Amino acid sequence: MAKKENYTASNINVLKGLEAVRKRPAMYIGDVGQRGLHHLINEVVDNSIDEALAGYNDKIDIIINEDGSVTVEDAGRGIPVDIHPVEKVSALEVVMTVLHAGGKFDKNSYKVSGGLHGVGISVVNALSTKLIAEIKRDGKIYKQEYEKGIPLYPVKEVGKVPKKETGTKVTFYPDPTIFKSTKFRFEIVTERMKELAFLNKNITIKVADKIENLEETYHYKGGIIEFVEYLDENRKTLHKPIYIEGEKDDTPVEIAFQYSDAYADNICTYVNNINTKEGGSHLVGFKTALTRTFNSYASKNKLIKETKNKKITLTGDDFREGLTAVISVKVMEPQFEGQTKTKLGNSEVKSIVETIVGEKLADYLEENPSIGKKIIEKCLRAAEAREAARKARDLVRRKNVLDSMHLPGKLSDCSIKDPELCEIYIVEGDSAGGSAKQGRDRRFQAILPIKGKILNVEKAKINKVLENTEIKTMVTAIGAGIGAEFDAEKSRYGKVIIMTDADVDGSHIRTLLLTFLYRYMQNLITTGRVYIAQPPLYKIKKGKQEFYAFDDAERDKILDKMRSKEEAKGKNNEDNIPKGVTISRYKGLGEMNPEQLWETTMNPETRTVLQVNLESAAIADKVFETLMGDDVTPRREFIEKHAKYANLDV
Ligand code: 0RA
Repeated sequence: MAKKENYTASNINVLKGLEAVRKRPAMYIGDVGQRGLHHLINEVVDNSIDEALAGYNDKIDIIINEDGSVTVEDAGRGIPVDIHPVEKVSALEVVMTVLHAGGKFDKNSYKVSGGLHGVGISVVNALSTKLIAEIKRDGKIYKQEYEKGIPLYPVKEVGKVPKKETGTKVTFYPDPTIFKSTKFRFEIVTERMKELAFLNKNITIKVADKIENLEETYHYKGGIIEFVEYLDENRKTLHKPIYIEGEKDDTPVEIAFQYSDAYADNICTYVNNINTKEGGSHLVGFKTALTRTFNSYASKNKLIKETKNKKITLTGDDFREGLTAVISVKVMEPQFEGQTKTKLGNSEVKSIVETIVGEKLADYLEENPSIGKKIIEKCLRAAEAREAARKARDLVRRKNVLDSMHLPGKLSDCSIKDPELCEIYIVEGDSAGGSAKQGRDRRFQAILPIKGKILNVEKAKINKVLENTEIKTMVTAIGAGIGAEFDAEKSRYGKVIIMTDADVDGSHIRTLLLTFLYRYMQNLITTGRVYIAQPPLYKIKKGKQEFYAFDDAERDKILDKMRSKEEAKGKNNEDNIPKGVTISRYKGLGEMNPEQLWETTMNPETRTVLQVNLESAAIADKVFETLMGDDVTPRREFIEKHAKYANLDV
């Protein structure tokens, strides 16, 4: 009887705790929307992951049941069911009903749960209309059920199992009076489960949605190596991921990284499976070791060529260009800091990671000299680009030659001064420039003719770029600076339209111009101010009617239409080309008279201009590779895929 009294007594505190959770759920799970709802699953799964970290669990099943409930089942030790010495009720009941009780049981372990948002499984219980816990432990199956967190009966034995079969099964029904919606989404659940499977290579996680009939199983033998490969899936990589593993002072460290031809870096860091988005000491340790180890490897193997007047030094930024990395450390008592509490504060972790990476990476490079060389070469290119950018900046600062005080003589400017209304056509060749100048609407259209093939800035040194007449002309006309000093908001024109011939030479010139704009006026592109004019390739004439076609396919479509019209009129047409039709192919913009050029390519009412939009700097390289190529087909495919055709002006 004493037992029962205690049970009731402890219940009063428990009730207070559960009530607090139900009163202010957002305080415990962030929000009561979709995120908060899915957080319930993560909360339970985190406990199963802890069992895996402790070495007792290799399997988690998550099922979205037909009745809308969720079941999480693992093969861990099973939540203890013996009577808790303080609370005088079963440990299971304590874990399920007392806030933050989960971690009280075993101290010396790495934990996901309780780490960050870890509020304990009792919060899931409090926010569920019903929860069923079934435990396999010591050859028996135990069960307890709850409503809004309150036990319906003390833990009871409901069956037997082989002794070595252990685990925890939790089924819960989220409370619809608390959550905006209680519908779980498969994609949201799988995102975190996939990440967890990458981070824990021995685990198998299955997610099944019995409502939508969806199922996925995640198991990655390669762990974070496969994670890195997955992140770099669409990138051109330099080598297979480099894997580093070690442990110091009870702190296991696991890192996989790989270089690709991308510009940005992508370093994902985790502490006890928690994504530390703000980084912290583990990240600092990794960066320090990476820079130091690669630098000493490079100088030891004389991979940095020294020329007479310049010595390249590689900085941390150079070693991170195109780097994709996953860093996963396990820390006994992690301290989370920062704005969103996702920054690892434990200072000792810095030197642990630094030491492990320093040693293991040096070993790796000794054993894989060809990969080492490749990486150093890549970093040298990054350093050169950085140095060139700095010089360009200095030069522009020193000589103020590129100001727009003295507009180039070749520029036929427009009369309206509001930049947003104005556009500049950069036109290839003087004769096309002449037609454009005559055909334009001079109120808002400016024309800048440039001579032939401009300098390829990819291959030219920065000082040559700034000395180049055509480039200087463009910089002055646009009037917004160059390089790091460039400010798209200062552009004298809202649209910069590149107009070149519709042939191979023309596309080459266009690419050179785009490359220049990308490297030295990048914001002009990212703010959507750069366009490509689309002059027609063919003129199809029938009597007084004129049609323009922008490519072969369009030409054939027009001819097909003409043919079927004739057939409809009863004329049997065996010819390829319908009678009385002439097709002329424009060899260049210069062949078009001003009126034609206006109508087909420049009149905002009738033209099609292509907006150049680079989604990210990372894909930009690929863009230029494609556009630089001589092959027309991938170029067209690329344009169709990436650029949006639009009558942007109408
Ligand atoms: C408390 C103590 C121990 C394990 C657990 C809780 C535990 C909780 C959950 C929640 C879902 N699955 C779980 N698996 C285990 C340690 C048990 C021991 O020492 O035997």
